[in-house]
Amino acid sequence: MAIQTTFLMVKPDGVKRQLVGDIVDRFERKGFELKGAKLMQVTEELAKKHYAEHAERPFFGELVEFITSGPVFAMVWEGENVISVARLMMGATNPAESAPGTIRGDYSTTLSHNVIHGSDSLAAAEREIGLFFNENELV
Ligand code: RTP
Ligand code: MG
Repeated sequence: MAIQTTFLMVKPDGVKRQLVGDIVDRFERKGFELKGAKLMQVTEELAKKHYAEHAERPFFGELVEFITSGPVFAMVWEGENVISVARLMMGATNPAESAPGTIRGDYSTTLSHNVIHGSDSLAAAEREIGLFFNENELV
């Protein structure tokens, strides 16, 4: 049994559309445990660090602009295999390909506005939790 923690974030489109409650509900009902959460404005500096792996991609500028365009809801969740299971619950990156029943499949039509972010590996989860949360903000 692998108990992991992961970083999930409702993106500005999801917050604007008032999807935070539904998204938290999905992960709670699944059986994962919320360890920390906050509504926050991502600065350009934090956005560039968070998406550093995409720095050379043509859409990097748009990505940073979008994630800083309004408040996000940042969360840390714990549970069995939570990193990969949360990604399954989010659905494929491109909402045109994400299955109905998943978050992106149910709530989005657009690749650049796909409602939620989730860490894609153990190393990414550790790095992203460290970027967004102080130790004393987690229970
Ligand atoms: P995220 O990091 O946001 O959880 O999404 P992801 O792992 O499923 O996808 P990733 O490859 O990390 O891409 C990060 C975000 O960049 C946007 N994107 N745009 N224009 C494009 O070709 C393109 N490709 C990716 C998406 O919004 C994606 O969530
Ligand atoms: Mg990613």
